[in-house]
Amino acid sequence: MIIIGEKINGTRKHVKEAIAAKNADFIKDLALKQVKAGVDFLDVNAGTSPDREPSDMIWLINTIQEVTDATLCLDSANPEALKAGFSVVKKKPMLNSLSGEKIRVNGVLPLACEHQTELIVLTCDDDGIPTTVEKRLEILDRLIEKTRKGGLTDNKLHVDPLVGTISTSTESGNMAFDAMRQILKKYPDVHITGGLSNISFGLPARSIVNQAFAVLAIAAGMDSAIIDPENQELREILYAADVVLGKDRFCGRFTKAFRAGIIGKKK
Ligand code: THG
Repeated sequence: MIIIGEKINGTRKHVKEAIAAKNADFIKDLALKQVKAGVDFLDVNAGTSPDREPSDMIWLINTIQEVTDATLCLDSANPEALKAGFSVVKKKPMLNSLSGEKIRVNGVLPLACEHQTELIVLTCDDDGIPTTVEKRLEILDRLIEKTRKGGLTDNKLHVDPLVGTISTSTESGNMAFDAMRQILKKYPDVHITGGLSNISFGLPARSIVNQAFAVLAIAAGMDSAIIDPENQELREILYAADVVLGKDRFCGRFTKAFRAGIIGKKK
């Protein structure tokens, strides 16, 4: 399981305030806590204010890089913010994300191809998020034609099927699992990723629903997730699901995580 830590996100209230106040210690602490919990990437999202986003992105990255050399996942709908981020990263980042939206096809795709980055690909376009798996696959077909043309191999792509909300649409879970299976059938080399918490919006005890979703999504082929890595129960269930589905050869990652104190520790 590839874990992308989600906590440095300017749409979260405390992070937004820290960015506005240039509270570097708060951001450094968020970065270090997630690294300690075990992440493959740290997601960095500077928020949604279009004029400030590129400079906020630069400040966030510089701040994070003062305390960790973890690989970053630059998260923005704005190609200018991703470009700004690129100018200061020390290590080649993942980009989050490309979609079928014109602005991203024109702004994000060339950046990913030029630098040969790993790239999250959303299955939506200027018409929004399609309601059927078939239409999501059509968008993906068009995008993968372009990434291949740009020299990005399929194994650099992390396809996000865009999980819906189960409380407002009963088929959201089944549709996500179906999308994952169909995507992998057609493109066996891509990764499948996504935010895990969308599924449970509007429900009580959300973390239980997130965990059930995570296990079933792993069974459907999800191998990468944008999560709160400090959520120990979720982390544990991700490692355990990989083990029982035979996705962790000789249980190597599971036992290593246990020895490192990342899972199985009494709370
Ligand atoms: N797909 C892709 N990128 C994404 C998302 C996605 N980036 C943003 C988002 N979704 C994933 N990141 C977050 C970050 C924070 C929260 C949810 C998703 C969040 N935070 C709460 C808070 O701020 O208090 C609760 C945190 C908690 O419970 O611990 O909900 O889907 N490609």
